[in-house]
Amino acid sequence: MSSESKEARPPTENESLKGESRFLRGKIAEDLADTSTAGISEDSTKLAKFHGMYMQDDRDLRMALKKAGKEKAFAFMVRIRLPGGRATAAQWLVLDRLAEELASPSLRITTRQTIQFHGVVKGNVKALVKGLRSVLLDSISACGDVNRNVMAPPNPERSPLHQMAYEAACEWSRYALPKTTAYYEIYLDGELVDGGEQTSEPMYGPTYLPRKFKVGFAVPPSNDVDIFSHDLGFIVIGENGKLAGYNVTAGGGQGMSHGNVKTFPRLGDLLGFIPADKINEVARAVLETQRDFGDRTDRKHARLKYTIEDRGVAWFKGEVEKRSGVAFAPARPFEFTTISDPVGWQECADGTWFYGLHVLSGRVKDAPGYPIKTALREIAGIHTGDFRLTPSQNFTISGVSPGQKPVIEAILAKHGITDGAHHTGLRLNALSCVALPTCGLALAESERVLPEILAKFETVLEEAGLRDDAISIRVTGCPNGCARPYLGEIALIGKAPNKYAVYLGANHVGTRLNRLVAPSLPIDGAVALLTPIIKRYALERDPGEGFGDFCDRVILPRDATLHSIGTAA
Ligand code: SRM
Ligand code: SF4
Repeated sequence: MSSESKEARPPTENESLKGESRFLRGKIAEDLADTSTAGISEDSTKLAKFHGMYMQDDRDLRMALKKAGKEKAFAFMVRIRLPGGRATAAQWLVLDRLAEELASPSLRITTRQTIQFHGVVKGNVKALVKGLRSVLLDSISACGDVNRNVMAPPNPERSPLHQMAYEAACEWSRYALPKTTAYYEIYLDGELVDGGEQTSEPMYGPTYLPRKFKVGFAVPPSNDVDIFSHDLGFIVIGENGKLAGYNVTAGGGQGMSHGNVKTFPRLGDLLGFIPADKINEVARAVLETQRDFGDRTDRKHARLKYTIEDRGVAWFKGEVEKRSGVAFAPARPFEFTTISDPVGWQECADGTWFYGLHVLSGRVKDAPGYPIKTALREIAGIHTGDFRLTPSQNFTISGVSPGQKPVIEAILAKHGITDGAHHTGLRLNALSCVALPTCGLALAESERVLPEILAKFETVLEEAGLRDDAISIRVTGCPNGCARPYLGEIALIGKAPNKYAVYLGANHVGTRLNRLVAPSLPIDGAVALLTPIIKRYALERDPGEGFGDFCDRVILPRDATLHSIGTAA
């Protein structure tokens, strides 16, 4: 799209709403106080996102309520800000209690290393925020057109470099917080507000960003944060165990719309290397370039990836250098070898241990015979280290002393909780987004159907002798890409009830996007399509070749009409 055509169109309604909102206040406070409805207005819904809240309704109940002439079953999703996915045991206990008392009882680990509460009714929103505040947590900027939860590798003790990446992530997260005090006024009855309403937003400006802005830090050889999916990424470059600086990536993103070729997933470009002390300058320059040049006339074209795609990487790099005063040096060599989370006990460089716990779809709940939430609550009661949430929706009990290790082991054993190491490689590398019943954008089931999808594929994999092969599968209820599906070796992307677009051919380390092979198949159709491919992979793969690489090499030749593979099945 040319900049001329963009300038010819007016800014979207969201832009005037932001600009007139008095720095994200709008009428949220009045709407929350209105007891005549369980919901809030459309404008307040849009603004509340900046405070980490989404008004949703239970889609399972929609039809029945409509028939009965009743209001939708409104409730809020509240997403907390947790850079690097790290929470103390005391914080976990409060999250657990708030879910029990003020929301749906389960806690949902997200693909950006934080926690979402669902089912928070309007009257409980402020109490929930106050509860978070009591342990120094908040939901500021967890959603909205701002810098989102910053990701960092979840296992800092593995090396000093991990700790540095975590600290840099926290520092940028703090630096990029909006200056408005709206959150404190609306949800905390003015707490901490000194001198009245904040009337400027030096970095963001009054209309904030054109769209969400996501930042992550990766420590090779693990690409657990999927660094090329972020608007802005920092890859730690260590030399002789010391931090030399960062390679910077920009312009990654996953979301697209089915059938709209102007929207697409994109890998971030590698801009070059910067010294370690220049992160905030460079990140601010990237953010402000996007603030000034991002497309505010079309929200489907407003992410940084489109700004870079339209204007070119060279232009973008020059703009960032000019604004930051930092010149990019050539990118330094690095290699990613995995995206997977470790499971079970792992010894750290500092003599402590961490325990990687597989959590299917990140759903922390007490299931019959598997009371994971109760077990974690008990562990939090005695744990002196902390907890880490991973970008693959898993849970890590970190900083465990050798003395406490058997105590934690005993609690896990008492509740029958296992690390998941016995699971298939596919299950251990499966991600799914929330989708139904809470997500208003879901076109198909995702989290709720993942167990069925896994069970079907596992049968095929077992028969092919591939039980333990680490193959990544990512399922979403729509093409927005919340489980980063376009980086899955296998991806099922919801199109309609029990209809999924099937993608294959990403590699296992998150550096190559997959490709569409079948535009719309039911789950059984996807399994039927993949069964012969999986069997061929077992027989014909090169030594050490991953499933995605095999599909890319053998099944998806560059010049093939990709859809024909799906149509033929
Ligand atoms: Fe997402 C919108 C859930 C990570 C791309 N995402 C939504 C909403 C809020 C639906 C809505 O707008 O009404 C979903 C709420 C569902 C619910 O009921 O809870 C939702 N997204 C999630 C989470 C919870 C998925 C999960 O199962 O873990 C993840 C929360 C992350 C966090 O803690 O901040 C989540 N979303 C992602 C990711 C992955 C990532 O960031 O690493 C992506 C793809 C990366 C990217 O942004 O390009 C992603 N979500 C989207 C999009 C498409 C954005 C785009 O510009 O293309 C939407 C729709 C939108 O913004 O209009 C969306
Ligand atoms: Fe909802 Fe789509 Fe995101 Fe899944 S991918 S949570 S269905 S917006």
